[in-house]
Amino acid sequence: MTTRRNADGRPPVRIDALIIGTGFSGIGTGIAFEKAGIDFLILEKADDVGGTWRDNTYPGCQCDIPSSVYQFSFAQKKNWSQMWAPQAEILEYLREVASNYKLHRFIHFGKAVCEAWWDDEAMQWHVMTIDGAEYISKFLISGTGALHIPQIPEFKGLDNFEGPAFHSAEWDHSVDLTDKRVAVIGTGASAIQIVPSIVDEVAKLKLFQRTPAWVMPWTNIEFPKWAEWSLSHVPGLHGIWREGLFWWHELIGYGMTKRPGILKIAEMLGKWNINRNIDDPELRRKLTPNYSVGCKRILKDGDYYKALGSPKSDVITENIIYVTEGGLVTADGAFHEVDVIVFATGFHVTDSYKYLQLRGRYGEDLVARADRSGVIAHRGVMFADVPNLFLMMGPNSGLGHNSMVEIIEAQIRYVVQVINEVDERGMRAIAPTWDAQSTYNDDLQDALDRTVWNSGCSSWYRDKHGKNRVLWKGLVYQYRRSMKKLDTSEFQFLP
Ligand code: N01
Repeated sequence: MTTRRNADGRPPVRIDALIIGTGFSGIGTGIAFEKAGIDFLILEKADDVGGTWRDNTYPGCQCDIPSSVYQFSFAQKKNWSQMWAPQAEILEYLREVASNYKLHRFIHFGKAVCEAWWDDEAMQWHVMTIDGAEYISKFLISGTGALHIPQIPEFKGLDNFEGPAFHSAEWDHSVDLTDKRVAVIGTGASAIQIVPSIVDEVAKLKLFQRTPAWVMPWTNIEFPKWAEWSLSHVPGLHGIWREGLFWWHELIGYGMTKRPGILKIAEMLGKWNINRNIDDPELRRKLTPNYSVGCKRILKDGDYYKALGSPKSDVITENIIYVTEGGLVTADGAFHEVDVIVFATGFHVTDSYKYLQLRGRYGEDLVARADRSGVIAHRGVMFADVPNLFLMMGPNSGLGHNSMVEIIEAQIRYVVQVINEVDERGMRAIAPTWDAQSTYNDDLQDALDRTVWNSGCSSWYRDKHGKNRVLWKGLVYQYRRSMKKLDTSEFQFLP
């Protein structure tokens, strides 16, 4: 393959570092690169910044981690309207950060990346977008995360369905749900926010549940004026509040990774939450999980059970077998007539990297590498023998208990160190060694075996080989510490 001209005849754009995406990762990395004097551009597929917080606009969408910790440490908003902010406010925050740091001059909007290949001779990445543009960069940073490709089950007959059918991350706001019979498929973090938000307007809500979730009692908190004022004005108070929230979530992580006994309290709370909201013993039974709490993401109850207890709602636990023009047929032969289908069925996670064709050294097909042996990274961001490529929020750097923004910031600091090291040594490229990557991952998988996430439930944390390739093995402060200083012995440098 060779360099080509852009579709409009212009030569390729050349830059030192190319970032993909403008979610928390892309924006944070861009700001850090500017501070570090690294020459960069950002490619964004849409016409606005915001990543997942721009794309997910389903009713009830909000963050289930308190906003004071779910934000950049260097751009702290102290006056969130609620303790757990709604999607629109988080999106506004990201837009503001991008604008305050004047990031737009570095962003090329409407550029969806589809292919990237490493040029062994010139030691640089060639990156193509679907509109035919080419960018050439020394370093390539994917900031797309793992929750960006909607997963829609391939039900037989789905194309025959005559009503609207859409995924939670691609909510069709032109569809009026008033007095409609609506099927919601899935019971993950998205579904439990959607269900209570639409139950009042629909005529009938049919929730198709494959596995019940552990759902904790929860109420969002609107800060009273005095609290909002104090957090914004009393010196140091917001910092203490943030630290407190951070360590509270770390405690939950401690239970998940080291002391499953702590999670018994959550199990009791979850059962109590079902019992206090649901009167029907059969429905209680359906909604009670039979796996350890924490094995799948623990969810927060914003009136989810209350909505399911409504006479308008049905919880269907039989598997969906096929779809007809007017509804869904389940394994027991029942036909469920509906007007709209909402897929709250999650994302392609352990294969999320497939959004682009990726070829590394000597033309190695990196998607095939990941397909063969699972997506395995060094320290969650880099890949053995793949020069100058960084995947933010990459394999085994996800969290089930605390703010991902903390992880992203640790990764950004790491990436800046790596790039500076290459430049200071007068080298052209860097890649982790196979030895370093294997040692790191052996230890990681060993630790994961002892966590609640590997306690037997089926979840999207595990890939088709049964390995957890999503979550970090421990607490956030441990990841932060492990990423603080670059260990150059783990890398090979290419002149
Ligand atoms: O997706 P999920 P999500 N037939 O994968 C079911 C983040 N998030 O969009 O459990 C029937 O968790 C599937 O069933 P099962 C957060 O990280 C964050 O809800 O596999 N059902 C499951 O119930 C979260 O974890 C916020 O048996 C099918 C559901 O669909 C992640 O996004 C808010 C099915 C999918 O649940 C994903 O959450 C929202 C089928 N064929 C999301 N296939 C925050 O607040 C799948 N399912 C930050």
